[in-house]
Amino acid sequence: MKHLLSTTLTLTALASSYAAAEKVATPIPIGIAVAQTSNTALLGQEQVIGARFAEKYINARGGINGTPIKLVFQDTGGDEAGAINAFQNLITKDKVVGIVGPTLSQQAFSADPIADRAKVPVVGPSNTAKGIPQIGNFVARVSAPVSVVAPNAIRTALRLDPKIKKVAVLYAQNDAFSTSETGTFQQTAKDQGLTVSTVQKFLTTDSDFTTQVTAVLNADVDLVIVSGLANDGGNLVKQLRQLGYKGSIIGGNGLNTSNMFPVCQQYCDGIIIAQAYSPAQPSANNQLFVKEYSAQYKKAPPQFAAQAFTGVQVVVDALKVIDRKKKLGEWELADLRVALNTQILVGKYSTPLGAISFDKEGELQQADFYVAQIKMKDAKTGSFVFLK
Ligand code: 1QQ
Repeated sequence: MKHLLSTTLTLTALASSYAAAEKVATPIPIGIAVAQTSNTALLGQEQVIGARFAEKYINARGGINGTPIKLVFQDTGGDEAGAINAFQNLITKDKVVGIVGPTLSQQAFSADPIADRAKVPVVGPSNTAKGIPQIGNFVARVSAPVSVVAPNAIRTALRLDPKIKKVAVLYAQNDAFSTSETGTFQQTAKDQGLTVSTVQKFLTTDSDFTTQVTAVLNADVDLVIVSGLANDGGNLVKQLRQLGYKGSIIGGNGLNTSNMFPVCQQYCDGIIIAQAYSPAQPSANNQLFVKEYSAQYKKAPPQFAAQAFTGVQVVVDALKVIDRKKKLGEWELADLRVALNTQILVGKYSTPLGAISFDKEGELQQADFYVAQIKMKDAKTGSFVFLK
């Protein structure tokens, strides 16, 4: 019995020392957990493109001081369970050094705590709700919060039409980003002296918005502000126009993709959307990014692609600093993850978003923001035109 017990103890000790001695793999694995399926893939698809482009771009320039990176993709789908599953796979099976993801704030509030408890750094590429960096020490984001981005859309709408007085606000009540963004929109509207005549709720799973549109038309407003995701938001805008709404429309970040064009078609025309990225951002790093991206995809990079690229770049730039002090191959994975998180938070980065850094909670510090307006050529093709 005594013998058996000591054997068990030895084996346990061996197992834990084995786990502790786990080294980081080469190429260096970085996790990408975004939506590749479900309606959320309308947003996630551009993130996949941006991340893949970053992998190629970075490895063509020597990776991490000569060591290549390898992105490991895990599809989150559009819900919390999918994001949790993707994070768990990346952490325990794929043994990534850090994670760029998930797509939605709604998913981040469920999945990020898992990475935080496992001491795996997370860089949110598109999580803009209030409270994301505060999820934990291991959570940062390269997506500026709604409080910083969204007010720009209202200011621009008022510049385009100074006669706007009455506003209708609509939001998806089952989505954390949408509820956060509508709070900012409603406050900004009031601060700008506008009257919020009606506030309407919907679900991201809705497809019939007759009730909400009827309320908007009855309120006789000059501006409609929509906080939802791409499919629901696109259908809502389409039905607003089909039922006769003629005024201005602001869409939030969930409508910020040309993948919405097949949903609202020619009715997408004129939607005003604030941007955390512009291809015209003048830094040398952005201009090179835009040149190579445009050469490959025959169009300028959209915001979600640029932010996903930036997320990967931040992880890589931080790893370069660490590697110069002690080669990545000599690190134990668990220690490297902790060191990576520390370095991410103290680093300064020259990215497509311009010069960025983080505060000690992981909140993004970014200088430049923009507003664009959708211009449709016909029911299928359109573009985001940046406004001055
Ligand atoms: C969030 C968002 C989404 C609309 C980005 C895809 O901003 O969930 O925070």
